[in-house]
Amino acid sequence: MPPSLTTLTDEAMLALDALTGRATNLVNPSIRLGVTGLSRAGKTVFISSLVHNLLNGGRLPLFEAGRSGRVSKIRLEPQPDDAVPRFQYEDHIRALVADRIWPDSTRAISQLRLTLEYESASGWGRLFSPGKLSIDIVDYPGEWLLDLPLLAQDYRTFSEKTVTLAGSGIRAELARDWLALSATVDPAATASEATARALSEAFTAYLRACKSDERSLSTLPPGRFLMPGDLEGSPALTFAPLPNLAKGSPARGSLQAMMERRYEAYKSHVVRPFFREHFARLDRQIVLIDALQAINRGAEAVHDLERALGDVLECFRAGSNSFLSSFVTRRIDRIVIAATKADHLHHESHPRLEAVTRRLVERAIERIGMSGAGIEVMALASVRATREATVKHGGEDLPVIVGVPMAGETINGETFDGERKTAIFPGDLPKNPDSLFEALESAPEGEHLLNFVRFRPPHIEETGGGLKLSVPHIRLDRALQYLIGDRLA
Ligand SMILES: Nc1nc2c(ncn2[C@@H]2O[C@H](COP(=O)(O)OP(=O)(O)OP(=O)(O)O)[C@@H](O)[C@H]2O)c(=O)[nH]1
Ligand SMILES: [Mg+2]
Repeated sequence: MPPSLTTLTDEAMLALDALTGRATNLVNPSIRLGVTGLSRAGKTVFISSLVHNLLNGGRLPLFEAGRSGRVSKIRLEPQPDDAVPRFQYEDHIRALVADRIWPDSTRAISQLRLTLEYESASGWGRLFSPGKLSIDIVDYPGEWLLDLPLLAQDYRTFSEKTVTLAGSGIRAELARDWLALSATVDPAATASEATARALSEAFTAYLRACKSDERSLSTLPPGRFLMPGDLEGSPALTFAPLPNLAKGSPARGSLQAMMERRYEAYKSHVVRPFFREHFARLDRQIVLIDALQAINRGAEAVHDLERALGDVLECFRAGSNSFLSSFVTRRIDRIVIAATKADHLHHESHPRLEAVTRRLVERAIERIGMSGAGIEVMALASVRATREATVKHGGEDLPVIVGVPMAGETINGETFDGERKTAIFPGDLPKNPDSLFEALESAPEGEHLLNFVRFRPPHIEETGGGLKLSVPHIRLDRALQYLIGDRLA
């Protein structure tokens, strides 16, 4: 039986939190919006653009309360959790809009509270509704998400899973040094700090190689090995999975016993608090998925993305025997699954991107018991960095996208300088999502299904009065309406 996801104290604290939460919710209604996604999925950009569009009267026609003029005021407010740093909204927006650069990878957790004052749509509602809704949004490094599946794994399971995966496909080559080193140590030998450190360093180097841009693999736990946050150099991170563990519990004082203890400490001091304080308290959730990057890297990257998403979504499973997991899914009643960076494709291809993304999470969604109701899949771009155009080619109209590729990006041997605008034919995704893997696997060595480059953030026009317009996007309003629209009815 897998160890329970939580301890009694966690449960007690959550129950208490729910009670006090319910009480304060009557006075000041709030929604905790989880912006979930693996590393580089687009969480920080999504939050920045969403808030910017709300604060600056962005084009959000599908956000009903906004369009009909029922939202009177939107402002940032001090967040409720004093121990969590504030999301650096102003810095991110300045970088995006003024400098036209993307934010750095997120290194720590942060939070932002946005408060909307609105008028209820119904006369009855107007009588009773306080007309105020706060949205609390949390940003965190995507790597940490991969820790959640560890809560249900003991050290032996974690070791077996990790070692088996490391021996498969392109990972085998990347894992060679770490596995060779592991083969020279005896888990039953007396514990040694130097051995533990050497193993954890070799293991981290392997994870880093998997994450590199050329590989773009996704299943890389434990998350703090790649993004340690405030745990840099801490003994909680000085462990690694071990191959060939003998049956039964390890002898006291052995290397295996030391690794096991540190793994369990990592779970209880790092992962469990993150789960308890963040994930267990969400009301609504948007899961951002960068399917395009994986597709661009080939079949193995896509399989790996599918596996990572499945492992993570599994943590939100309903009806499992763990108190915490049933508690969590009872509260989250709506999830948006969004393929991000859709501005890399012409809008004619968006339905195909949606279909591929749905296919990637389909099995996981069935397993968590949320298939059908409560889940919306869409393709979006938090920041639209391209425009669309058509190019005549051999008597045919080709749909293209136009943008400024980032400095150093290349297509067909051409390297871009970060200033010049270029039209790109992004290529086609298969009509039938089931044939994606076939198409990826049959692509000739070194060739991609799509032409994919990173674009710089767009130049944002000023209006006559010198006012900057809000950040352009694709379907941000549809996501917003699905996530909070009912709470503003
Ligand atoms: N063209 C385009 N690129 C995007 C968009 N959103 C994100 N990106 C790209 O994706 C990168 C990652 O976005 P982030 O928002 O920093 O990703 P994250 O999920 O916060 O990543 P971590 O902090 O590492 O977990 C950015 O640097 C951009 O290059 C989008 O809407 N359009
Ligand atoms: Mg981020």
